[in-house]
Amino acid sequence: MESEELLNHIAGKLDKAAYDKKAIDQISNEHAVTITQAYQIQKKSINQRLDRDEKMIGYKMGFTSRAKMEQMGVHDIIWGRLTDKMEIQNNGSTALIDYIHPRVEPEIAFKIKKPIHSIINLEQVHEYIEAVAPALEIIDSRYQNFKFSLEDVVADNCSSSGFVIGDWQKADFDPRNIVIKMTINGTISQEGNSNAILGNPYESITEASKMMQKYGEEIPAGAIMLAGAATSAVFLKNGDEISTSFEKLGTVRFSVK
Ligand code: OOG
Ligand code: MG
Repeated sequence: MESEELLNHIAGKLDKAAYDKKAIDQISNEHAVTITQAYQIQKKSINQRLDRDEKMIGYKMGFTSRAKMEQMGVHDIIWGRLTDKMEIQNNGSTALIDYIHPRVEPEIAFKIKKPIHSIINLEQVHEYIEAVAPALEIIDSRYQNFKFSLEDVVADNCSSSGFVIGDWQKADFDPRNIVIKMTINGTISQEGNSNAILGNPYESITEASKMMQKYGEEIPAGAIMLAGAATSAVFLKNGDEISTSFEKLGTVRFSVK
């Protein structure tokens, strides 16, 4: 297969796996794709959702904490795309049947104030942030057994499948040193601190600015950015009630039916 044709073929397979909720073999078992090609596959695959009338509403960063890198065995920062259909309302619910093998993890969400189209540094980040909110991400690798290489996970939109955003707050405070407690059915399941995200969650935005520049993407005003989980992710079960409190930011919740 010609390379462009191959990328389209893989993008179609990943989109179908997500649509049908059926895991597929890791693409790296069959094809050697580069990281640049993996981002091209990601874009092509998400474009198929946009063709079905989903709207792009933001981006997610991944592997910005040691806890996540170690849990999944991938040690490079990655980014993926968020569409409107992936959003679950705060205090709402989601159905297990809509996933393959979903996991949940705590996230911090930022709303972008003005377009990011060049590399920005830590001192500049606050100028680009309109609001901040507590959040949760549902990740659901389209690969069997949630096993993947760096290129596999990037092509698969970094496992992103759903997200919940709590109440937006003015971003006029220091995002460091926020204690995070994720409770499942009343029992604390994961505890972490926002410092686990690159030492400062704002660094997730500086990293995003570098990566978007590299891959020719611009982050528009109004985009939602997930900074990456501060703790390991946890498998969801039917009937789970997930509640996560973030010091200074508040609580975000959803349930699984
Ligand atoms: C990949 C996604 C990583 C994060 O917050 O670090 C991620 C995965 O763990 O399957 O979303
Ligand atoms: Mg995440």
